[in-house]
Amino acid sequence: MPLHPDRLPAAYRQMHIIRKFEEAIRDLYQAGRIRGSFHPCVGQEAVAVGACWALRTDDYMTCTYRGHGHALAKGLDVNAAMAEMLGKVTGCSKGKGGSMHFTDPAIGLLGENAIVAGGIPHAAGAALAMQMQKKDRLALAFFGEGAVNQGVFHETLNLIAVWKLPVILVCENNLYSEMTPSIETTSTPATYLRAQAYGIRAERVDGNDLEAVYQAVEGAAARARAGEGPTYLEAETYRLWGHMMGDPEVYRNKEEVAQARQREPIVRLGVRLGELGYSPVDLSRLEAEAQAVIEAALQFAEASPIPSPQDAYADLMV
Ligand SMILES: Cc1ncc(C[n+]2csc(CCOP(=O)(O)OP(=O)(O)O)c2C)c(N)n1
Repeated sequence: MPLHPDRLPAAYRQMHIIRKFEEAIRDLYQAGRIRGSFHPCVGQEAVAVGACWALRTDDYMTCTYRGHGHALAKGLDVNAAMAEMLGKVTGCSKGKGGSMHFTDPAIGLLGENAIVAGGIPHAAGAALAMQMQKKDRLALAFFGEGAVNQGVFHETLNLIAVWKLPVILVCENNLYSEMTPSIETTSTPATYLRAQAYGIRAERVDGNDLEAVYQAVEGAAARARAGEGPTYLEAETYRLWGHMMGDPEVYRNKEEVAQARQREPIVRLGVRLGELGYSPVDLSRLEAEAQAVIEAALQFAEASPIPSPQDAYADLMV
């Protein structure tokens, strides 16, 4: 079933929240306020929102270090996300995880993962648990196309196909694995063909088209809940910013990025909303609402304390 057009303004607002979250993090990073690394998802917001809005809150999800958008779209509290970035105790991982370790069991977020392909078997494990407990919950794993050359990708695809697990695999193909064009490292750049080889239903979807992503994941979720097993979706998209802060971006040219900006998902949804009768003023209002959410989150995070040294080892599995 398609996403109801009445929900498109809220989706537009949600995509702006993700974009503005990344912009705020960039500013904090450049001001020396954030330690560690930061991998922005600017340009890939339609995959996050389209996919997560087709899930239930109690469905499981795993994602990568480029996962802020996924986490926010799944329902992570923006204040808790911002506080986590600033290492504050009110953060979703109590300020001890940072950019690459957003986690929130209440919304099924099993965790971002800095290990390429690391979240794929975790999602399969959660799906296996749901199948064994005869629950109709599923697990979705986001990953980049760089993950498809990892051994664990192949081992997991084999098992989820054999066991017909309720898993949705969403490969965000943004053409680059870190700073390497993926066509230089991957024998079959159309990664969904690899999933088909394992007998998994697999297709390509325009990852910059929010409604197309939603519809594809909605269908996959219905099949998974009906016991029909996994689906693999290759969402074609583009990372508009560098791989991480400080990326010199010498591996791609400015014309390519400029062309990709013409296809970027937020502008595209804005055009669609215009066709549906929403005015530029309506769109500006939604964007301003998103900005207010981010500013409130910044204030919340700034006002929160850092974790106490006595809690350094709390919540760890030893
Ligand atoms: C197992 C493993 N090997 C290498 C790395 C270093 N590394 C970090 S990001 C990355 C590229 C991943 O590319 P892709 O999966 O396409 O995701 P994208 O960064 O484009 O979102 C690599 C190789 C890692 N994190 N984990």
